[in-house]
Amino acid sequence: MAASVPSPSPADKFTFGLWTVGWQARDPFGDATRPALDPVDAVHGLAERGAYGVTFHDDDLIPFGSDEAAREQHIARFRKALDETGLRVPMVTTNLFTHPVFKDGAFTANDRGVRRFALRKVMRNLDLAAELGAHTYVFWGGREGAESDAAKDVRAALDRYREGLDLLASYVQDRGYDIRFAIEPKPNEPRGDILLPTIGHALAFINTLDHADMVGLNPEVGHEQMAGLNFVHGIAQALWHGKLFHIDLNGQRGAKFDQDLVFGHGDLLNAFFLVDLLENGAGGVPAYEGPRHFDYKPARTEDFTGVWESASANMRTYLLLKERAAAFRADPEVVEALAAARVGELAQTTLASGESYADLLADRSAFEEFDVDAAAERGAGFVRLNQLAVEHLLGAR
Ligand code: GLT
Ligand code: MN
Ligand code: MN
Repeated sequence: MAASVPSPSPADKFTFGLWTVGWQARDPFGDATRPALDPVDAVHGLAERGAYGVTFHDDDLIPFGSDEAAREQHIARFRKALDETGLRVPMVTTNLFTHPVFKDGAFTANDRGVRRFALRKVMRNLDLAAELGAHTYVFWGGREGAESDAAKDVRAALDRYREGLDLLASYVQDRGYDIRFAIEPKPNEPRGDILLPTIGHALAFINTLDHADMVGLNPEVGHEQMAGLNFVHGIAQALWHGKLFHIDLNGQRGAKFDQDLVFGHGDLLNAFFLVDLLENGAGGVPAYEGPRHFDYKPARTEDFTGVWESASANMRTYLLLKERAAAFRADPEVVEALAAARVGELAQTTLASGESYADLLADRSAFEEFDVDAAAERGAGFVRLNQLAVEHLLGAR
């Protein structure tokens, strides 16, 4: 390992889903290229490489259909691995997408029986999440959607989505679990169109929930980028609403299928500004304190050596970007360029405190005497600022 690359440690709060390093690389066109990875081995492998925690879907740990005895055994083995390594379980989620029963969705399936089954599946796994000390429960509704506009009454589907989350939130509160919900938006894949496709759609939906305060977001880099959106802007707005409960870090190259690349292996400059926002976004201190969760898929071309190299690559890239972002912020030339670009000026309110619209109307310097031409002609200096970021990112400064 190059001496200049920082090593991850649990203090960095890096977490991984069991389904990431455990992905067997089955895709719509090809079979698995790797054998199954025992969750116990995943826990040990992640701990050895400096991760803080591991996350899972119910079915990643306990194969669908396991009887009670088998279920207990799977949980016991996993718990033992957690105890041996000190790895934490900050987040848990439900698989409501693999089994064919969920082919038309879970909470929003047209078939009411499927909806009731889905709620029971989540409730059972919420009990396990609480037992393992998780504080976040993710809802990725990959199958909540449609391929045909005739087949889904979207307004009724949103009613049922809300009914499901309201019921589950009451369950968590009644049981006294210290768990918050995080909705993960995605525009499409596996459904042709998925409900709650972006951060913005999900934020508006959350506002309608009975327990809106305990529901936030788990945005994923690639999912917003699949919709052609700027992930940094999305995260900034989620933070602005106080709704960044969790985050899925990975890489994506533009608007195409969900690639789940290693973090930074897609839009690296956007990843740089993302890490800068997370780590320095609250006036030089972190704007987000939760786990830095990697939701990526080790490429189908790789064997287990490549799987573990890619797991480490996520963490190394994050730490390198964190270093580069700190250097960017500390550079006097950047400080001066930020001031020249008036970036800080945007934090000043447009009207002075106590000033009214009547005062604004009376202020001739705001309108009648405002030098429109001078303001229009003035260069903003944004490109210089961006280039300084690029040079820091490239290690040239
Ligand atoms: C699935 C999906 C991810 C979600 C996981 C949580 S499952 O792998 O592609 O984006 O975060 O359900
Ligand atoms: Mn994804
Ligand atoms: Mn994800």
